[in-house]
Amino acid sequence: MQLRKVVLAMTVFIFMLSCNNDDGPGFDLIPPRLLSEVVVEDAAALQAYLETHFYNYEDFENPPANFDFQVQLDTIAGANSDKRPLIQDVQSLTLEVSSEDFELEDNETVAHTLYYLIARQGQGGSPTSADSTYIRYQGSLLNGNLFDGTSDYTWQYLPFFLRGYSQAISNFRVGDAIVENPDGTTEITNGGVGVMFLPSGLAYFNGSSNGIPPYSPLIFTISTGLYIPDTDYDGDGIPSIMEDLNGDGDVTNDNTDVDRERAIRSPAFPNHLDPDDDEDGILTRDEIIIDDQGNISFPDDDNDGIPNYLDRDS
Ligand SMILES: [Ca+2]
Ligand SMILES: [Ca+2]
Ligand SMILES: [Ca+2]
Ligand SMILES: [Ca+2]
Repeated sequence: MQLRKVVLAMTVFIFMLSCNNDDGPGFDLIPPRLLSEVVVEDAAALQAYLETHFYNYEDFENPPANFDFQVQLDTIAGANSDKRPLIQDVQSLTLEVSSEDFELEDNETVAHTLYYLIARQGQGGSPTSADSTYIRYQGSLLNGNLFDGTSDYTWQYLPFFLRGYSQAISNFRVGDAIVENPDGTTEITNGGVGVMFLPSGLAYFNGSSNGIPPYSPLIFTISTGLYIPDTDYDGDGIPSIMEDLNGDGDVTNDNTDVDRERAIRSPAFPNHLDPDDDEDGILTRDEIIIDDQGNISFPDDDNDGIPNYLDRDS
């Protein structure tokens, strides 16, 4: 799966490709569509898909010998015409999406609903949307075309991936142990297994790459194996999820010192990737206190309500 930053770069690139300057120095731009328009189409497409498809729930209920515990999706038709539609099995999650998330200038904030289905709940802990997680996945379009996938588990720092994807995964639990097989290979036991269905506004929206046309709702079947609790990606002592200052579950849109970073022409690092969150030259790690039990406290020397690590004045 493409990283989010790559996606944005691709979006800009494709936007540039779509510019037509045959008429001289001017550009005929093909403007991106509105989130509020596409979300309605995506919701209808997802609804139709969930009503006309089923997953191999019978295998999960009564696992046959050597069952691989992978979700298989199929159409309700013919010999399968009496199967239970996915719409009866899914859970949903609604997130606000801003046009700024895709660097669009429409000033929209639009609610988007994603669906997920836990075919087997893992027996281990549950990652947050900002934890590194050991995942196996397959990505496909609603027409069944596979565009990406891994045959084995791979580590993913969830904030680098699609917002809908990382949010859905935070509802899954991981496995409970790693066991060694007689042949020396290792295996994760009792991991999570499921599938998610994302509207394009929680995926690539107008971006496209690698077999994914613009405005595509996406399906990911996933297995969740392990995760690193309290992942602290920038190593500043604060778990990434605690750097989600606006509490929307998305750590990519919290950047305390963005103005300062712009002023000094530094790349803008959101707090979860920034070891000095206020750009005052003192590392965040040196502006917080972590006790022997690992509890973090945030001193505020000038009592202005802004903790030192976010305050350039203290
Ligand atoms: Ca946030
Ligand atoms: Ca920053
Ligand atoms: Ca930080
Ligand atoms: Ca400070």
